[in-house]
Amino acid sequence: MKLFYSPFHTFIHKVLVTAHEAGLWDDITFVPAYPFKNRDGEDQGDAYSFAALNPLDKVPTLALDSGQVIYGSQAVAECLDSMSKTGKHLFPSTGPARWDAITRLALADTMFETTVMLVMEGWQPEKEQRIEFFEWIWPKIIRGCDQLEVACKKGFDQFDIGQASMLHAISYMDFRVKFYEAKDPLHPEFDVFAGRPNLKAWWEESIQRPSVTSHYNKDFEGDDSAAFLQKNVQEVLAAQEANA
Ligand SMILES: N[C@@H](CCC(=O)N[C@@H](CS)C(=O)NCC(=O)O)C(=O)O
Repeated sequence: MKLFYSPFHTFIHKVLVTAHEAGLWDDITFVPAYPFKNRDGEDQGDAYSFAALNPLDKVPTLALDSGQVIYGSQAVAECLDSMSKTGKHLFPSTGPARWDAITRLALADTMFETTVMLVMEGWQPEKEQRIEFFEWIWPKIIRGCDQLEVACKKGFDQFDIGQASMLHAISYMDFRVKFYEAKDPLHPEFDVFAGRPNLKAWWEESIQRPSVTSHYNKDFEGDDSAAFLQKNVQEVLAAQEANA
């Protein structure tokens, strides 16, 4: 199977964590995609587009050997988890543990996505940035972090998809500052762990997991050319045709 994703390993990817926890790492061809290169025409024009597989042209996108394509990170994660070879599952099957895990998944995913929105707003020239936009988003992120502190204080019975998403969201907050040098008018020096000791302790323990160390802060070393991406897109289309 092929995973089209952003090869920036300076933040933790929930779908990579899920793939690793499921023992599927070696079954995956990792296909770097750069969706923002498509959007702004930067160097490559549409060379990195994989809209032939996913009309939204968004990462992550998973293509099974049958040619079936799954997108939406929650769907990708659930699909990978369902194929687990380790017997471990990040999605509890049912009941309160499942609702808790997928609610934290929704919370942390939305925190991640709203952080991406802050970054994109920060790309605007400083005087065109909308302060009301930051004022709208920040309370959500702060209340979300407080909720995660409560969850970590209570503790977890096992590592679940909600925690994979928490790792993704929290690591991206750091990435936002380090990578984009975010010029945030409200919280330029935001520290997610300040006043949240349980979240910090959980983070420090969780980033030791092999599913995190497998990629976090390691350079992507494979082929990240547009030609490689397009070759893989063609292979998926051929599999779809063969199985039609
Ligand atoms: N809700 C989607 C969001 C995916 C998403 O927005 N990915 C971004 C990168 S963080 C992307 O591919 N953006 C390119 C675009 O929107 O054109 C998911 O969870 O998979």
